[in-house]
Amino acid sequence: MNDRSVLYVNPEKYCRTVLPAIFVNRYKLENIKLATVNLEDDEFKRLFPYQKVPVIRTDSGKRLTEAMAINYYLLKLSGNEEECKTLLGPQDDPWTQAEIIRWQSFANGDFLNEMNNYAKPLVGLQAFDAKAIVEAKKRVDTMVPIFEDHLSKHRYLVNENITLADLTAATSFSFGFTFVLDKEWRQEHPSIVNWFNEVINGDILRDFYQDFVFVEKKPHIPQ
Ligand SMILES: N[C@@H](CCC(=O)N[C@@H](CS)C(=O)NCC(=O)O)C(=O)O
Repeated sequence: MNDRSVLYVNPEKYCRTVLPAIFVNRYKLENIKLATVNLEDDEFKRLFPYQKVPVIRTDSGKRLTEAMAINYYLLKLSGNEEECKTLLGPQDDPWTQAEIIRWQSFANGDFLNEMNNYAKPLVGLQAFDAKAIVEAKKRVDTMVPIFEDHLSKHRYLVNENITLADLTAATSFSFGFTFVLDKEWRQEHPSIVNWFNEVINGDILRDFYQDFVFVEKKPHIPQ
């Protein structure tokens, strides 16, 4: 697909759009124009009725949704074989490739969806429902130990390098660290915190997260 395309993002607001925006700039993908999304724009709603980002629309009318698919596509489009091998795993190592997909899916899907359901209503980004917040927090709390246990034994999620799994998971955690994963939480989860700091200070994410601010105290859940 050598079509010119538009990639709708807003990295400051939507953490799933951080990586796609970085990849377009990092690999100088000149056929892909970045556009700051307005989810309420009529034309956007007509093209993407689900009203989520990131999404790509090509000049010939094709559409691509889902962050994992878009990140994969942009990396392949880069033609940078070394970086594809590091971030997506070697072609001749399907186990590593599968592990990278596994952690991306878990972090970008199950984990981030519940983190959103927990944190967004607390900071006024979603309708408030105390019971739903408590339930979402419980589900987040069952997933966090999977990361903490793994990262207490491994430097990164899959192998000895930062892969797309780490990049995706770190951008997912950045949302939590901004709003609810406060100082007390961070003291209880040193492995996640060390890993997160290492990944956001790595080559790919450093510029975007250079002024990252962790939440000091999470909001109280009013009953
Ligand atoms: N399954 C989709 C989810 C996309 C998604 O939920 N994106 C969020 C931003 S991180 C969004 O567009 N939120 C807009 C809203 O909920 O109003 C994916 O992985 O790309």
